[in-house]
Amino acid sequence: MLKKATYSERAQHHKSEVAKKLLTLMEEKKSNLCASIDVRSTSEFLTLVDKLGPFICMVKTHIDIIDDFTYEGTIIPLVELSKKHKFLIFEDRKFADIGNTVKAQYSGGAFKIAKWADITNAHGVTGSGIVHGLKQAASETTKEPRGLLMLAELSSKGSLAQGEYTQKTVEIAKEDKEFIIGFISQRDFGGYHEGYDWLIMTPGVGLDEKGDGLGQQYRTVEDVFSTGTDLIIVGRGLFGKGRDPETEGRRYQDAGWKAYLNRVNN
Ligand code: S5P
Repeated sequence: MLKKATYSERAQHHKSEVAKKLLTLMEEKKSNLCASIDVRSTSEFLTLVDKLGPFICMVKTHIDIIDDFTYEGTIIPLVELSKKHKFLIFEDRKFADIGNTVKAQYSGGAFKIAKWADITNAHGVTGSGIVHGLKQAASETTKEPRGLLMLAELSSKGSLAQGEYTQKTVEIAKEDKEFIIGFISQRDFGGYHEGYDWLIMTPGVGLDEKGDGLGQQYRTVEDVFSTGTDLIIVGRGLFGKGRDPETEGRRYQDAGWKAYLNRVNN
């Protein structure tokens, strides 16, 4: 089992305001659970967020799959719920273009992600210009702190993000200690001795299923913590067919917290 400091110790030393806020919230709510709410209607989305709010430290969105999206109708209530329940918002946009293009995609269009999402993510495939473009967009759009996760590995079967590609993505992350707060990955990449404290956020987590028939692969909460995860991202495990979101929210919150305590205490 990989040993790491507690969330509150890490909050004190972190160079990113967003990471500090998240780590503090995680300790306060005793939750390392991020709910991935991939549904198609605003009302279903907001109902689920409200139900899961007490159990989570973060909501992950795919805002472009909401059929009836409007900024007023979808984003404003989401931000209100984030204050009511205290959680951060992560738009899983997976940016993957040149710096100049992602800059416009992050701040503009119908979604205006930089305005409301505390965190977003990017692939390393186009090189480090993507980080500069996103950072510029954030600073030109808002005074609120923003954080970026690099997609170093994916949970899906046959993913090409592995080996040298993953390593090169980690190298990109080394260029900015303040804006890049960590990775979407299946394991930890160290870096503590060089002064990095990356947050490892792991999707593809499920306690009941092994996969979804479309390439998704699920690992258990204990398994992902054993390879260095800090925060678990769970979607259909919380609200899929026949599941009660409140029961599952509590179940995954407890499992995540138990695995975390097990790591810091042993
Ligand atoms: O490697 C990845 C990265 C991400 S961000 N694998 C993933 O599954 N995701 C996202 O996590 C995916 O886009 C989806 O929103 C969520 C997993 O959902 P679930 O229903 O399979 O838990």
